[in-house]
Amino acid sequence: MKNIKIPNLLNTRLGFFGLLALLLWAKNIFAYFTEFNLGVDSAIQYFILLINPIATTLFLLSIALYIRRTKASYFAMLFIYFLATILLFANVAYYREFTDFITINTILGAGKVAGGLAGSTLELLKFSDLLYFIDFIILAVALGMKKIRLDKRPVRARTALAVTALAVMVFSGNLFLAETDRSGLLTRTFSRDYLVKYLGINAFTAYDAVQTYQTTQVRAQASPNDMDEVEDYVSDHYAEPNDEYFGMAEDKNVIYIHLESVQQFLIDYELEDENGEKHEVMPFINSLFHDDSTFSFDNFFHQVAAGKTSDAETLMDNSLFGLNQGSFFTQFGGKNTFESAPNILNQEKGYDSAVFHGNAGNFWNRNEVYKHFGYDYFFDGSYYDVNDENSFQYGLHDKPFFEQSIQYLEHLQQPFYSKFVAVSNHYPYAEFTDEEAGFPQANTPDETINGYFATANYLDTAVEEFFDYLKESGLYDDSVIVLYGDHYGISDGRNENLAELLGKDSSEWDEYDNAQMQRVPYMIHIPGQDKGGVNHTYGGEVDAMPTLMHLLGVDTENYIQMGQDLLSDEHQDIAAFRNGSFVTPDYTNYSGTVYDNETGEAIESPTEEQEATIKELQDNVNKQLETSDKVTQGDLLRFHTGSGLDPIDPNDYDYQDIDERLHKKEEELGDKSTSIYSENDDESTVDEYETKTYQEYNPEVREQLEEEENENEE
Ligand code: GP9
Ligand code: MN
Repeated sequence: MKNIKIPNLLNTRLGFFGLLALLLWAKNIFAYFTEFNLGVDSAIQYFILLINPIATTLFLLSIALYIRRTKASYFAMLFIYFLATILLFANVAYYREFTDFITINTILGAGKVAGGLAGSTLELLKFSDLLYFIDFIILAVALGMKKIRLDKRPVRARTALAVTALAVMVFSGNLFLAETDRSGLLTRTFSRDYLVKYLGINAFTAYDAVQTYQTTQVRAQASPNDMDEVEDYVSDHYAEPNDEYFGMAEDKNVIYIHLESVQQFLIDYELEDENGEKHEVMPFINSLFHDDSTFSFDNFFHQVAAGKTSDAETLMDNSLFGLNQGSFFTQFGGKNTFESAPNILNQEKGYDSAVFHGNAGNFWNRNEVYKHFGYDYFFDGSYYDVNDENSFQYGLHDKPFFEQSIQYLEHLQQPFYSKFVAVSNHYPYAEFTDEEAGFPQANTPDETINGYFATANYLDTAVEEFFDYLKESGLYDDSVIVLYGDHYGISDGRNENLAELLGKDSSEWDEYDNAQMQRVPYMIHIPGQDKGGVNHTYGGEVDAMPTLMHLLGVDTENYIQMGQDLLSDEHQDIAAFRNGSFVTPDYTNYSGTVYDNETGEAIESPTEEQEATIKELQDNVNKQLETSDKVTQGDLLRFHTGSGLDPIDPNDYDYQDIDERLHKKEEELGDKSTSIYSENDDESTVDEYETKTYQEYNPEVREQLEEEENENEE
């Protein structure tokens, strides 16, 4: 260390300032190129990317230059530097999981999801992440050993001002270039990716803070008059039920099965193992998909953003979109008024309702949100026997989850509206190391992809076991069972590695392909009817609620819903993504480019007719999303009088000691109790649930694995 000569420049305050600015710039650029997928595709965009950290970095650090006292000035500089690094790094880690940047709302809602996310944060770290922090050690040593000496001479105010002014100038230049390349960047806020690509993380965060403040104001300023426009949209957009199907499932129980992270490409997919042998990933769900009793949809898209599972729940239960940033559940779900499915079915048809989920009740703020949705019961992780063996960071594994749910399910009064939120098929798709091990791992450079098929297969078996129970207990015939994939399991950034498994060329994989991957399965299984089949209509999660309601014999006309009945003749073939992109049978608009579905190629020079069509589609999408945002952000349903629903008081709902209350209700109702337990002459049906591990289903796999293990030991 003694011989290392540090240039004199670094012993001046401005020199030290310059060093920090340079390092911060380098860290940002490093993250841009190694972590974020910003869709940079022209020389000018690369140029903007290279300069965009400069302005805010200079601006922030320059604050410390105004401080005259030596130690205070250096401390402030380092502190600002530290905060900027933390902000950058937090975004890096967050992006790995959500393919998105951290917003103020995410930070504000963070406490509520932290419990669950913390578990997976470690999984998101890489060894190379040390690069973001190693300089702190070097700087500390250099300062400690006086290799870098503190400069006692304050920077002249005029100089400090000049630096700040320079920062502002650079920013203006940056903004000018950005607007030239992508007009409307700030006014239309296409996406967070764009903001970061053009302005950098710091500017994005500041911009987001201003926007967040504004949205809080929106809620405060919303008035009953705002409902008029919403009602106009809804009545224009409403798709009349199809007589053939309306009421087909009247008075049946609803059993939703939330297929965590299941994408449509898994349907009928066979994974080839190293010996070339093929393994059907989801044999049971495939059989349901192709069953005549099932209305299946193969052009059904998820429409979630960063709220992932919770956004899917918002869509499925309300026919409203989540937010374009952060989680609607955490920001508004615990405050807003809703016209949710459980509440409507309760008030119109006397349904009871329940959610089953083997994870902490406050994850995604569910324990508050469900009260506002009108769910009578929520069986969260505390109702289950969850231990290290049968769970992972997102909660109880699916087989014990369904199995242990029966003791509660059998006591629900029928008809009921219920939702089972499975979770095992969740990132990082860790390989089972117990009796569930054995389904082959894929062989790509990406571990996340490799594990995805085995966990999906596990989910498939869990669902099959649950179905077997439903049949055994008699619930099956009186129920409609709805299965849906909530969102992608493999994020866009990983798809190139998936391409080959799908028989595609990874070098030709593009945004068009990414868009097509956003399909998720949607199936409505109605035992006893045979009018189902695979329907090719284009739609999304927002359309699920009106579709189901009409099957249940509830007309949705007077409710505020953004979607349309997929079985209606009036249904429009379109699926809007939350960021304003969309897919129709003919066109795909994704990441700012419009593609022709027939060729999969970008439309470089559209004909006049194409231009008009695409514009109309885009207008429809914008209108749908804007209307949804008005409703959700302004909490407008509190003003809606046309629904005929009595307002509900969330304080009337309580998710403690539900089992006791259910038993009491059964007793009170006596002969009139309709729970499956009562119908079974007060005998439990729990024993009718049969569960086996993967290796119990496949003894030869177990033998083989044991053999391999023995060989390894020898
Ligand atoms: C957690 C689970 C996962 O309880 O539902 O949610 P996700 O990470 O998919 O949004
Ligand atoms: Mn999910």
